[in-house]
Amino acid sequence: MKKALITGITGQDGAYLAKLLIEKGYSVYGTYRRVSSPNFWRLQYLNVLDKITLIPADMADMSSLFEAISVSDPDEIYNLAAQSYVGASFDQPLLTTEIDGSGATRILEIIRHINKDIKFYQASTSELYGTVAENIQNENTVFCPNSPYAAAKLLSFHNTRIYREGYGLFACNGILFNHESPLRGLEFVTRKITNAVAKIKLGLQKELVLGNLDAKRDWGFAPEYVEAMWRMLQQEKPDDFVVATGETHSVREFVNEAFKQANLNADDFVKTDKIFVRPHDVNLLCGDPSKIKNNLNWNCKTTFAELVKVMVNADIKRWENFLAGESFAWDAPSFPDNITILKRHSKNNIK
Ligand code: NAP
Ligand code: G4F
Repeated sequence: MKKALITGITGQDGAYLAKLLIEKGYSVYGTYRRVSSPNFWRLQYLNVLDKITLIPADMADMSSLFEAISVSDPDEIYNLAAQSYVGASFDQPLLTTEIDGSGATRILEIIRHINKDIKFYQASTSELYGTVAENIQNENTVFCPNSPYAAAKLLSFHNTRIYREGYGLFACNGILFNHESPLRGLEFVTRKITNAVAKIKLGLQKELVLGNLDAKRDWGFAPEYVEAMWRMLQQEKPDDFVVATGETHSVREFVNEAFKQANLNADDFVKTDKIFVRPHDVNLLCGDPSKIKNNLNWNCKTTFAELVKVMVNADIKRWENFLAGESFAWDAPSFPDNITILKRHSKNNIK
């Protein structure tokens, strides 16, 4: 039986990947951070918590990563752990660099020293493109990161390539464009929108306040993207791949589609405030998935409208169940109002 270690198994992609690998017959290990309140709701939601082995580890702590890799003795490592919120990287640039930049290098070093046969997947990102050089981005497009998050991910992108070319490791970068699902964190714009639509529909919220509505993203469906990660580690030779739908939509389009799905008119509820605007944003992302389609036979299936619908319906269902008195592993009821933090942030940074 093959063994896989997933860092960041408690996150959106970690939970979906755990489910996929279990279905493929893997023995699945995952790292989690010890916190004062448990954070296993996604693994419970997908009904996989009791089918995996958890190991405490932090990407900033070499000893715990060494321990996690030693005790799990994996065939494959999927490095998904990250401070993954671009907005927060402006508030915590050094921590983000430590986790998202140096973290991957720690794992690569451990692999190099203890078992060079372990295959390594690095969660790289379309944020690397930043101020885009081309309207459609592929594996050859120049990177120009626009956030401390993207700069940190650039470091791990290159070290993954360097350890592959220099030490012969089987190490791949998946340059994944935005991918969403009902398990997306609430601070990301898609889930912030669908959760708000659900609450507005049920009379629990009055308005939705957002930042830059003109930003365009290539949004896909997360369960399909973890399949691409797995395929990258099954090929004969390691390589880097863009994973995307090839379509781009603005935040405004996502908003309109989400309210439409709930038979509401977005103009009646949506406001903008520059407290949600970043010091430096990425305006346009649209990926070209030709290479992964041709080489690994990977295709996205879920359309933009279907993705929005799945997310809106899931949030409506959760809130309906909540109002009916049902309790379930789920993040929204205890999500804090973060407005104070954002106000301070914007006062210091917005031009
Ligand atoms: P996510 O939901 O935010 O999950 C991030 C995971 O990393 C969580 O399990 C989190 O643990 C863990 N983590 C954070 N800091 C850590 C630390 N210091 N040590 C150990 N674990 C830590 O992110 P996601 O959407 O699943 O994304 C997975 C990966 O793909 C990330 O590396 C992200 O940057 C990258 N990526 C995502 C997208 C996307 O659109 N989703 C696109 C491109 C690349 P807690 O649960 O304890 O917080
Ligand atoms: O949903 P977002 O926070 O995602 P972003 O910044 O694109 O990053 C995500 O995708 C990356 C891949 O390209 C990943 F690497 C990264 O880990 C993460 O998963 O913001 C999307 C856009 C931005 O332009 C942002 O400025 O939406 C804009 N936006 C407008 N109003 C907002 C808001 N974003 C958030 N989070 N909250 C708002 O109120």
